[in-house]
Amino acid sequence: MATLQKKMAAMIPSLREELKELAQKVGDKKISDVTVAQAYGGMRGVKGMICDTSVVYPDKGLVIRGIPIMELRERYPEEIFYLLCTGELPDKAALKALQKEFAERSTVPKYVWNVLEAMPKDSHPMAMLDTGILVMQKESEFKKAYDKGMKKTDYWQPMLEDSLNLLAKLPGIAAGVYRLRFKKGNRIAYKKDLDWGANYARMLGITDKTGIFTKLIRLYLTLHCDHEGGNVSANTCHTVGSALSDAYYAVSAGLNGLAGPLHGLANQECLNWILETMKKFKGVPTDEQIRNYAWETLNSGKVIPGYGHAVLRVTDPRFSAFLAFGKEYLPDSPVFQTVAKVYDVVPKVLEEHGKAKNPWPNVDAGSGALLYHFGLKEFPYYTVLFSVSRAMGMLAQLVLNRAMGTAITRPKSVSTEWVKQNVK
Ligand code: HAX
Repeated sequence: MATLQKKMAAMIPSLREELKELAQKVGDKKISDVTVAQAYGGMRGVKGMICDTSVVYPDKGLVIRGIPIMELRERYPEEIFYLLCTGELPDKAALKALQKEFAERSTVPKYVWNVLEAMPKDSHPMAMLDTGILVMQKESEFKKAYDKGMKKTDYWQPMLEDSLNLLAKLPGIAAGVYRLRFKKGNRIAYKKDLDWGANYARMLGITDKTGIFTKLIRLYLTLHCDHEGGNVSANTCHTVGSALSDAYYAVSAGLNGLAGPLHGLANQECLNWILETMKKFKGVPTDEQIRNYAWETLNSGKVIPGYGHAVLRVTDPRFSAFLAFGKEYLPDSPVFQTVAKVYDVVPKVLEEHGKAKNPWPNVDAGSGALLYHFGLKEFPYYTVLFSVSRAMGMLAQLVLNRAMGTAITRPKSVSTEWVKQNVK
């Protein structure tokens, strides 16, 4: 099988042809209606954009290019990036070539560290990560080629270059943020003969004699890679990218959205909630104690982090994958035991509460507990891990959208006055 670049070059012309035919055949057909409630309600359920990298089914969760995420959980995250971009998993040679690309492009420019070191010591790790990405914008191959002048049909190529450069450097930047922000000592260099995920685990500097932490990081990177095109981070990245902003602008914008407590930050909030429960009840709480604490949270007007979803209506398979990992490798961890118990109790509480359309856990409900067990206890950092993974999906979507010549995003807004006048 060909390298990622060659594979994409071979598939793009036929994809364009397919799209052209589809637009001619069904371009004027309707795929969605929008109610007033949806216009005020975050456009939930409105079909208004295309994303070919993944689909989230309400009743079975994330499917990447036709493959359910549970079937991919043993794969290297690099394989998933190749899959997201091309629709096929790489063979051994293509995987090796991609890992080599990442190793060769992994050096983080010195000025990134100068900027991050100048930030306030109490900056949020997400603000540091996003700054680290944005400050590298001047490296953009897309920007350079665009300024020189290039054909529209070639846009995807420097976009893929930017994507590979950014992905290669992300574990180094993210691990550097961890070591700097939490005073863990010197940065650790990328080891060129190790895979991308193992490098991230190693550069964090967490002791890992058994290799299980490395497995967890690879799993973490695989599970969080993509979740359709309409979620806050993907949608923001897409919108910014649709103005032909380069990958550095678009991905940092998307990740700023991931930093919100209703989105990627939920994993830090979720572990916080689990630890508060344990602190309050001095250890692994009983079912009754969890039930009471869940009600206390709801009655104080807060959400239970890690539960509910805008699209899913079942237990998130990514949560199930983490649960299976925890059961296999750390069944005796009190934090993990609490997560498992919360899963037995909270859905029933949310059902009784009667508000959340989905009472089941999402990906963020369990991941933090596993990281905590291995000594990665700085939970404001967890969304950074999420970001390194989610960058794969955002970048694959950006490259494909450049290849397909997707138009600049510009939906029509209406005013409340317009609704009053026109909707009877
Ligand atoms: N606890 C308490 N109330 C909840 C709830 C939860 N976990 N989930 C939803 N609700 C409430 C909503 O706040 C909303 O209340 P109001 O009508 O008073 O506004 C009501 O139930 C209906 O909401 P919904 O339609 O079921 O959910 P939304 O599509 O509006 O929102 C959210 C989806 C994920 C934002 C929501 O379920 C939530 O806030 N969950 C907790 C935070 C969380 O886990 N976020 C991570 C989601 C996964 C993700 O994106 N990770 O990056």
